[in-house]
Amino acid sequence: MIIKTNKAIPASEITDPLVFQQRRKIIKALMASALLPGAIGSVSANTASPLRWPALSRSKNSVDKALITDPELVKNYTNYYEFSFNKEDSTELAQKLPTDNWTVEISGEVEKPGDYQLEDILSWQSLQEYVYRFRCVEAWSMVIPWVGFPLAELIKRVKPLSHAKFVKFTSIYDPDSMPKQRINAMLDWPYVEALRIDEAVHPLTILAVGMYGDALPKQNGAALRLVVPWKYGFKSIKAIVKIEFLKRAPMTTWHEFAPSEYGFYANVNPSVPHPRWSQFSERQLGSGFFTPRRQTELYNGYGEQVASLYSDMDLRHFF
Ligand SMILES: Nc1nc2c(c(=O)[nH]1)N[C@H]1C(S)=C(S)[C@@H](COP(=O)(O)O)O[C@H]1N2
Ligand SMILES: [Mo]
Repeated sequence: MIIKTNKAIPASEITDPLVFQQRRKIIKALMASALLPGAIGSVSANTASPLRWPALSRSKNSVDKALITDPELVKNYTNYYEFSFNKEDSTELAQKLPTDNWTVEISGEVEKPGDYQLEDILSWQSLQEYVYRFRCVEAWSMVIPWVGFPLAELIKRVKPLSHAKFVKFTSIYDPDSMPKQRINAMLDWPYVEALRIDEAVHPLTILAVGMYGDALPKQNGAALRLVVPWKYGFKSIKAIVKIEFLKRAPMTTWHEFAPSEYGFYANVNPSVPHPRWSQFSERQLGSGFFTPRRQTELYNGYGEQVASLYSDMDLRHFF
């Protein structure tokens, strides 16, 4: 694989035909909802890139923009086991996933259950850019400028009942487009993940609909994915079609597959090794051959914001 670091290209200049259709649809939804009154002007004013995302403000929790990983790497090196067990093939395979008219079912211990159109969910939100570190349990990392909104905003809107203690997320089940869902080897489908409710409403936790100023590529989890930057990447579930509010912790995909290797919490922690490898350091995607590995930080560097969620817990036991 060719690794290049190209920090000179602004996200707004990158046009990927694969995301063209979806991006146009999201912009249409945003304009229809009158959320971004400047959108029409800024879209038509730039003929060179007429469909780029309207200017977004950046979340104050963002890390330095100069650290952002080359988008070509992020789009072509993905973990998406419904499509492939390697990191290159989903780029193409995932394009078969239908992501139009995306609906999210909200259910369980909640005042306002129902099937919600993604367009409607977006019309309640103002989107922002969140430049977050992203650390996979396999000890590689990236820095990604997501476009999204706090999960807390959606949760407030649908009003969980007071005894809802966990939020469960389910990915799409679509064996017609997802070849690995047709074979029952290894993982149980659909992919599921969950958070404790206080983790879910934490301001760092977002739902993403885009990255690099564009719509989310299908291989990166379109139409809607979770991003929890202080946890290992497998918690950041892609292609969410269902969000459930529960009294008890549900079983989750990787935890069920190998409970001794993948915990429910999956908080990034350099001093709790994976049984088969160290988590002490990480390979930064896009860094040069001679660049040293980055020393992994507790909670992926977000400890100041999230450590209080776990103050009474033994992190070795609840890994
Ligand atoms: N539905 C689904 N969500 C998923 C995965 C997956 O295979 N299926 N892989 C997870 C893992 S292991 C990681 S590291 C991240 C990778 O996100 P990326 O491919 O956009 O970098 O997505 C997570 N979410
Ligand atoms: Mo991962």
